[in-house]
Amino acid sequence: MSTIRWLLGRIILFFDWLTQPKKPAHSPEHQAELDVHTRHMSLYQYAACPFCVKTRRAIRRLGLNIELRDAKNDPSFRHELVQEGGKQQVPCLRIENEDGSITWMYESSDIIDYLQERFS
Ligand SMILES: N[C@@H](CCC(=O)N[C@@H](CS)C(=O)NCC(=O)O)C(=O)O
Repeated sequence: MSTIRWLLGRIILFFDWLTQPKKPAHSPEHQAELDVHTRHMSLYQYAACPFCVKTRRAIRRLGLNIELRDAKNDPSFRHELVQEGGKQQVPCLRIENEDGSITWMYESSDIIDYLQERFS
């Protein structure tokens, strides 16, 4: 079973690589402005999770630089996700709000909708 899951993961990664969406050509000024906001965000994710792939593709399509945190292979990120976010589910977008509070946003569709509304 784990071999099949591993194989499926490689296939997903291969097709993701093969059909990678293009990054938009932002001006350096606009990119810098976006970076100011996305510096306060990080995406907890697994490399080969289809929901994470979908979310990473949306991030790329929007031309955003969001730190990726591997919650499968890095125990400290996994721990943070469960302890602070509340559950071990990826993808999860961690957002540091202006008032210092933290939002842990689960569900790939909610994350993508939020990023599109905020940045497209
Ligand atoms: N409805 C969720 C599904 C996310 C999901 O099922 N993620 C899986 C990985 S593909 C997960 O986090 N499973 C828990 C685990 O592997 O520990 C979404 O769209 O984000």
